[in-house]
Amino acid sequence: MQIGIVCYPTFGGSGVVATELGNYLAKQGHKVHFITYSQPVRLNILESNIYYHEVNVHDYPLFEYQPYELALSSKMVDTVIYEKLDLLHVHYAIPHAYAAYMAKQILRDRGVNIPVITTLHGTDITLVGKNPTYKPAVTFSINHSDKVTSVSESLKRDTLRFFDVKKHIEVIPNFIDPELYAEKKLPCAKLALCPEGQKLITHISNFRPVKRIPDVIEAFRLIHEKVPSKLVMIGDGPEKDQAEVQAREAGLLRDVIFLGKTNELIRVLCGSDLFLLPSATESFGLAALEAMAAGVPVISSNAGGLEEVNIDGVTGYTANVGDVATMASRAIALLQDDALLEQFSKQARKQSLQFSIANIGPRYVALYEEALQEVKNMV
Ligand code: GMT
Repeated sequence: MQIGIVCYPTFGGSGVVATELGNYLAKQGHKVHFITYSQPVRLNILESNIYYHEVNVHDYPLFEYQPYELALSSKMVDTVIYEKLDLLHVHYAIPHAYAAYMAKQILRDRGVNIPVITTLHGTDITLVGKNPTYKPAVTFSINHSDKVTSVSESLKRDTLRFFDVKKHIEVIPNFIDPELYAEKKLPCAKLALCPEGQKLITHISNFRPVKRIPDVIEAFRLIHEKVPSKLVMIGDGPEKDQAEVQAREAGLLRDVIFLGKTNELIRVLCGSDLFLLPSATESFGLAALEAMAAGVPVISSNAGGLEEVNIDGVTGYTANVGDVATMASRAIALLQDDALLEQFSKQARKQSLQFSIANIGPRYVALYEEALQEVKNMV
């Protein structure tokens, strides 16, 4: 198949999922065309079967807001026509599903019929999408996609609760490539980060308010009182500066290490003892799954789809949003019991294998085939 993938190319989970899916499809022999405004961070651009089409927004002084959706729809139309794409798979409803709907109409006008598959990722529904500013357009573009998927049961429920969606939503969970996290391949960063044998705790996110960054620092402060440990914070975003202040004021300047946007996730995860994700909402929690794939137990909130990933008392622990005391006491109990920590680590890795790309990837391919058949039957 010739597949067009539209996503946000940044460090966000939806872009990561879209890119890793594209990498997988390319390895299966499909031709995968990424249509984005810059190169996705995890894209293997030099691999065979991967193509990149940049969306350029023409900057004209009359516009206070540049019309990105227009540029994106036009780029989708061009790419479908000139690269002979079979389908478009758009990740994150806003504005990608909307732009894809327009592209589909323009293409239809030119006698080309292709299916649009929309994958809902989380904040496109739970935070941004349900805002009245966007709601009618989001509802419309979900209902007019040929296929709709969501990354968890929880997100599917939220979508049906917030929007008048008539379309069937298929849950296809996020995935990892377990091979990437296989121990033997990793030059682990543990020694560099914890030279005195401290426990290593990790948090990875885009540092937006929804991630409850102050809870991460406060939980670590409580853990650090009982267990010699370091906290590594990976990612960047609006809450980062304040997090640095909070860590400094708690006297943890040397024990909280901010690594920013790094591609060394796997090397850090392989040396981590625990992963913290206390989010206010989380449709899935891909970062938690990646930690589990590296054998790192997770202490998370029980928001959204997190409980579908992190099994309380098995792969880590979950607690109510904001219940930092419980999160910290669970973490301390685990970190002080090496045998239990080892057991949870094995269980986390085992649970992550359910979400292996080898299991999940074929579900997308089957959905594409179904959508193509339905479009053919319509003609
Ligand atoms: O908030 C983020 O983590 C980024 C956001 C995105 O769309 O890029 O992530 C959402 O999609 C991820 C991939 O499907 C999910 O794993 C995250 O749980 C989800 N984030 C939220 O729901 C807050």
